Parts: sequence; structure tokens; C-alpha cells
Amino acid sequence: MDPTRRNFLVSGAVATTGIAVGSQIDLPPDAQGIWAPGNILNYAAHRLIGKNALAREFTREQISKKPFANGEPPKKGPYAEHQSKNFDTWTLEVSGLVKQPKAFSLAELRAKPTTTQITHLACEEGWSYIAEWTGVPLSNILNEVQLASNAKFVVYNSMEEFWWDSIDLDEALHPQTQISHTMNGAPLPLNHGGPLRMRVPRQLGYKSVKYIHKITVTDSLKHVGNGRGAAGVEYGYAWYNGI
Ligand SMILES: Nc1nc2c(c(=O)[nH]1)N[C@H]1C(S)=C(S)[C@@H](COP(=O)(O)O)O[C@H]1N2
Ligand SMILES: [Mo]
Repeated sequence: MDPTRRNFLVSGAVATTGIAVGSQIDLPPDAQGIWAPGNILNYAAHRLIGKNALAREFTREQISKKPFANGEPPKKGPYAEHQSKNFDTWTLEVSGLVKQPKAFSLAELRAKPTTTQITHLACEEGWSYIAEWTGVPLSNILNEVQLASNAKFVVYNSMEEFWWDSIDLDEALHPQTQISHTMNGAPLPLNHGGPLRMRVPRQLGYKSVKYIHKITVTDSLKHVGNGRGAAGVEYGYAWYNGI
């Protein structure tokens, strides 16, 4: 049997944490190498006890005065070309295991009903900030394009080619997982990922990919990119990192 598709029987491995015996979850895509036990346990624990948990939300007064932007938007290539055209032709293409694939324009996305959340973005490097994010819940988009019955993961790509990531359907359909186009009441600043970024507030900052333009629904991450679910796995980040 293909080991990356094998269900992980949690009963033995997680018994010490008191989690229900006999539950089954899938292995995370980075369940290989020396970090595998930690990656598997963290993912299993969150999926079995915290599946529907909400990320903490804050008050307006708690919004950071100077949010830290981790890097600048690309100065050349396709991103810079879109920037020079005011992002008029930017689209978010949604395809893969969906019944109605579609490319959404920015105008279309901005016209959709929004949710707003004041949440914490924490970088694995130690710094963090609180901001108000407004955008379209990813679940709304996925409902519109209609997931196929074998859909399991949602992969999302940045216009910055070296950055992409993926989440399971629990995370993708979670009410706080958002395609953000607005931050603190203004169009999402470019250094924070404008015109569009993924916001995954239940996980560390690196899952909140900036400059997103492509979403692909799949049943397996094995043949996507490096086969480990995220560019970040190459930089040493766990595929799943719930907080
Ligand atoms: N395209 C892209 N997305 C990205 C990154 C990046 O370098 N490029 N950095 C990630 C990391 S490590 C963090 S902590 C957050 C930082 O978000 P911020 O720039 O709004 O602070 O974005 C994430 N998304
Ligand atoms: Mo980060």
C-alpha cells in the first residue's frame, strides 16, 4: 500500500494525550524524516480535539499600530506587470476537483459578501501583529465552484513562484479561513500581500500566502510541487502548524 495514503491509526500513538481511541485521520504530507512523529502528533491532536476551534479574535483597540510586513512585493516578473496595470487583469483561478472551475476577477471578489476578523498573525521567527482582515470566506468560493466528492486538499499559489501551500478541507471550509482583500479597512497593502492573500488564522503566518492567484483542489498532494504539501516544508516549516 502506498504509505503516504495510508490512514494513520491514532489510538496507539496519541493514547498518552487522552484522545479518543480508534479515530482515524490521514497522515500529513510531511510525515517523513526526523520531524515525522512531531508533525503527525500535532496534526492528529488538532484534528481530533480542535477541528472546529476558532482562532482568538481581538478588539479594535488591540490592532497593532505598526504591523510588520515580512518582505516587499516582487519588483519584477508577472507581479510587477500586474502592479503596473493597477491589478486590472488579476484573477484568482479556481480549478482541479471542482464541478465549475472559474477565474474570479478582483472586482468580482470585492463585490461578494465579506467577513471581518481581528486576528493575530504570528511568524515562526517570533514576531507577530494583530490586524483586521476583511474578505471572502474560502468556503464561499469553494461552494460556488462546487467541490467534487473526492476533494481533500486545497492548494494555493502566490504570484511569487517560490511560495505556495496547501490545507486540508477542515481548514479550507473553516469559517475564519479567508481570501483577504482588505486590511484595517483599506485595500490590502502590497507588502502584506495585496491585492489578495490567503488568511489561515488558526495556523502560523507562513500558511497565509501573499499575492495569491491560483487555487487548485486535489485528492492528494503527492504530485503537487515537491509532493510535501508546501514550499515551506523545504525551508523546514511543518505543513500543519496550528496555534
Ligand atoms: N508570497 C509570500 N507569502 C508569504 C511570505 C512570503 O515571503 N511570500 N511569507 C510568509 C511568512 S513566513 C509570514 S510570517 C507571513 C507574513 O505576513 P506579513 O508580511 O503580513 O507580515 O506571510 C507569509 N506569506
Ligand atoms: Mo513567517
